[in-house]
Amino acid sequence: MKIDILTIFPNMFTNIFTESIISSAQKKGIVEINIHDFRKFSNDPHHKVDFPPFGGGRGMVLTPQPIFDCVLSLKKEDSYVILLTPDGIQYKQKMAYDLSKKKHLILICGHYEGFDERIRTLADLELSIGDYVLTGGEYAAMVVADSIIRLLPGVIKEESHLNDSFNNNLLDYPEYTKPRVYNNMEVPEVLLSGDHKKIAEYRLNESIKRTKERRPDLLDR
Ligand code: 6GU
Repeated sequence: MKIDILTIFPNMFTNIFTESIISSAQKKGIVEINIHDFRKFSNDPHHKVDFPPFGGGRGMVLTPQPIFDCVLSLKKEDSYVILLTPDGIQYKQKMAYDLSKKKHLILICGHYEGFDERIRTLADLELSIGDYVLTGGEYAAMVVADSIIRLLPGVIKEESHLNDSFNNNLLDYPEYTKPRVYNNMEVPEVLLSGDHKKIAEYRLNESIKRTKERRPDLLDR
């Protein structure tokens, strides 16, 4: 997979994809991530990317030209363009699975108070990562990219994400490791029994119990 990220703050991404799992996914050639400073595409003599809104009001609005030219320089037949914006549809694990099947993603980070409405026409999908406001789409792009890359074959063991929270609309079951007793807290007996059927039953029950307690909305779906 190839992921192109459009931003006016490329430095925000300097270290984010160079650690741990995402770094090794790139080294293995499973994903190629490119950060593009769309300011470089600005035709303005001062490389401006934003102007005050028509009709007045506070703040600055991203202008279409640099983003259009940057996207069009990258876009191919199999590209899928995503705009990160708080008024997009809310991102969910199911979408991470669907997007992990794409060959080429182009992520556009919105910024400042807003962007020119015509920029939306570039997007195949507009995504928000939740009901809170971030200073920019960069954080959302990082979240979306990370959640997709970890699902690509060969990045982590497949068993590891079959049991992820939110699969089958269930939260993850509780896990324990050594030692068997820590500060008087004991590991549940069944996990030490070696009975795989019982362990699977216990885990499913715990998943359901935890989901009922913490996220009953997931069970309603
Ligand atoms: Cl995609 N952008 C911004 N600025 N804020 C957000 C968001 C995106 N998703 C949730 N909050």
